[in-house]
Amino acid sequence: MIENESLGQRLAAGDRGALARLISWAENGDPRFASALAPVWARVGRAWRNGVTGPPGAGKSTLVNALAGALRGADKRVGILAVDPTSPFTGGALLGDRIRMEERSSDAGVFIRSMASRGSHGGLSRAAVDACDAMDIAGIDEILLETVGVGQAEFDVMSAVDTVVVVLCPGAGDGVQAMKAGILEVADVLVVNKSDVAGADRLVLDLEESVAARLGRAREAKGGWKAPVVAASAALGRNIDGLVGAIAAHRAHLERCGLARARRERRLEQVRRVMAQHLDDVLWGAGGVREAAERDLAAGVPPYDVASRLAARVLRGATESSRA
Ligand SMILES: Nc1nc2c(ncn2[C@@H]2O[C@H](COP(=O)(O)OP(=O)(O)OP(=O)(O)O)[C@@H](O)[C@H]2O)c(=O)[nH]1
Ligand SMILES: [Mg+2]
Repeated sequence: MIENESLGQRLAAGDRGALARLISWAENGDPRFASALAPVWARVGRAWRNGVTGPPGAGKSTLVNALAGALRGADKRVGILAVDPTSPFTGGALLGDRIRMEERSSDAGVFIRSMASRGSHGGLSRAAVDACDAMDIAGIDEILLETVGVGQAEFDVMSAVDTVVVVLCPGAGDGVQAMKAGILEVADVLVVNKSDVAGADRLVLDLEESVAARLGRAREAKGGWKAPVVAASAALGRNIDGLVGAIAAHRAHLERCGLARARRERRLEQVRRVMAQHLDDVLWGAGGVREAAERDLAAGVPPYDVASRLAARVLRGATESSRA
């Protein structure tokens, strides 16, 4: 415990080793994570959390790399977290990318880490939120969280950041059409990457039309914010400033209205998730629950009845023992 406290202090002082260890604990769902952060929790909330998501190969890592460069130029401390990367974080095949990334990783103002999600329910977003909290407390100004794909788990992660950047690129075709509704739902900023490739202009127009078409609903959900569509080329470093500007505009919008509330809601959601996990442990950790359930099921009791009976029994026991 004492050791954990000093780890928290080291984290708050910006110690990269402490940060790396804490992110490993977050990744593994290690209970020491919570006790290490508790003494320095008051420091959380200063980092801006950017999520970068989109289909495989859209250029997310290349873009994150370019964004990190621009943010470093503005003297921001940057934390990059790639969740479940499908390809090495170097941005794939381009040697130039790899060299740039390595330059960046020797820069003390950039912390880079990839993280594998646990298979368990809610594991991906829990671990990602914890890692962001650790980076935040370590004094990182801008977090860039990359997730690949556009499924439910990625959307859950994206619901835990301040600004969601969705990266698309020309040529993804039908795939993009199929998931467009979901994309427009979560995106605060849309990037059409690979603007050097044919079809980019058309994709920009298409997305702009779609944003406009469903503006009523989306606007209400996002407090009047209209997601801009930014054409950029991460590989060529084109219009990265435009993207930085779009993110800054979204941040200014949130800071004017809704940021505190959105963050409060997210913390509540986190508490709820952790409580549900605790309850699950209590219910299934209670002696004999599994056996009793098996017995009842074998006796032909319908599953819903088995569940409510056993839950009532375990929770009654838990309240009684907490009173004693
Ligand atoms: N032409 C062009 N190619 C690009 C651009 N940005 C990235 N790429 C290339 O697209 C490929 C995928 O880039 P990544 O950055 O790895 O894409 P990603 O979305 O992170 O990929 P995953 O993490 O595997 O989903 C690489 O070969 C990049 O060099 C761009 O602006 N223009
Ligand atoms: Mg990537």
